[in-house]
Amino acid sequence: MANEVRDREVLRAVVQAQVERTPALDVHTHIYSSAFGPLLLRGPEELLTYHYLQAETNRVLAEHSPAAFMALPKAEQARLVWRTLFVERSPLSEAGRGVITALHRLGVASVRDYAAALARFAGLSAGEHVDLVLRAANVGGVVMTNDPLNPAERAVWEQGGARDARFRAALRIDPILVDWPAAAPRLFELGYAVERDLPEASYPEIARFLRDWAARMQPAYLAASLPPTFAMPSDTACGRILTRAVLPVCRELALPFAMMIGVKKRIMPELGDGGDGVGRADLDAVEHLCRSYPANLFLLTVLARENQHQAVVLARKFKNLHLFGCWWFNNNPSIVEEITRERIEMLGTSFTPQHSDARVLDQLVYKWAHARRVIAAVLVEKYSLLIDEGWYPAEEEITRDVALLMGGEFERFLAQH
Ligand code: HDL
Ligand code: ZN
Repeated sequence: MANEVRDREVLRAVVQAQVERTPALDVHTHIYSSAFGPLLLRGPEELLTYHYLQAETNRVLAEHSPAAFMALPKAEQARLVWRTLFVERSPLSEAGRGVITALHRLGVASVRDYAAALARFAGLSAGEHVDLVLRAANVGGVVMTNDPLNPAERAVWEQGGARDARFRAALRIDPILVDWPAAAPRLFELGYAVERDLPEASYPEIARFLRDWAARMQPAYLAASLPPTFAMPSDTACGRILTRAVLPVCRELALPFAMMIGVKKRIMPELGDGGDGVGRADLDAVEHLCRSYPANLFLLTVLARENQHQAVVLARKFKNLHLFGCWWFNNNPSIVEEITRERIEMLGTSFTPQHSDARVLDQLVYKWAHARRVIAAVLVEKYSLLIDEGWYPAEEEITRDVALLMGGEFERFLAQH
């Protein structure tokens, strides 16, 4: 083939350049377009008060209890995080190093100077900041996490604000599946004739809620984070709502259902979002769903490292299952490398290696810079092994493969319906 790559140094350069220059589709984030106003978190104070860094600071903080630390005003809390993790200690953790990567790549002259970091972003409008970060991160589009039961967010959707095509929605339905007794009255208040004890008539009303919000949001997928105890088949409220309302609506609207499995909510409640833990899940539930609902498309990311290998085996068996990202506690280079390697070894390019899970706009820069480094390294290794055996990748083949991994395969999977 033309442009065959035979030399390992050339291979490394071609792969690294291609991974860097290929825009990423970020299939799961918690950031918002500027139309959502204060819901879009951005800038150094938000970077420093990320719940990962709150938890890491809490571990070594002498002068405050967890509750007192978490109750501090944001600016004061951010300064304490900076002092604790960036001055008294070195930012060697992934979340700490991520702040430095983001500040450096976003143009802060001295990444040791917090005041300079604050000054760099002062006066930047949300729209300017979004453009700056998407360009610096080379992210072409993101999928948000959208909760119609969040009053602040619902108001923006109901006002019908301008849509930013770079920000696609995801209809997030955790409360409906994992806390129906609390969700039922909230749906009822919104005009859906549902009841806590789930009589037959409630399922069409839950379906109507999902259809109404899917029509408004035009989501890429429906999603829920699920506990390690998630089990299917199941006659629980979760099992019944999933099979009798959620999956039928997903089939009807040709939308995948994204399962994010393994979170143990609030094992350390004082830390808020930083207080969630991880538990090994029973992925037989995923096997049951993929086999029993072949007309549904499923997206999956799992939180326990111990679940990753079985998830890859399941993806190899079921073409209606697509794995995405190295989620949360897995989003550390040592584990991203392990997971990406085992996915390529069993799935080739039919998966999505990473999502950022960014909660703060600027995090896109570091989460993608750090991920691209690992993805490129694993690809170089795998192509090199082919070169050893006389199979020489063409540059256009490397371009094609990288485009698949950076979002192309995800789009192909979604278009299957
Ligand atoms: O449920 C989720 O989508 C998780 O990603 C949580 O938001 C979690 O708090 C998180 O931000 N992980 O990175
Ligand atoms: Zn998330």
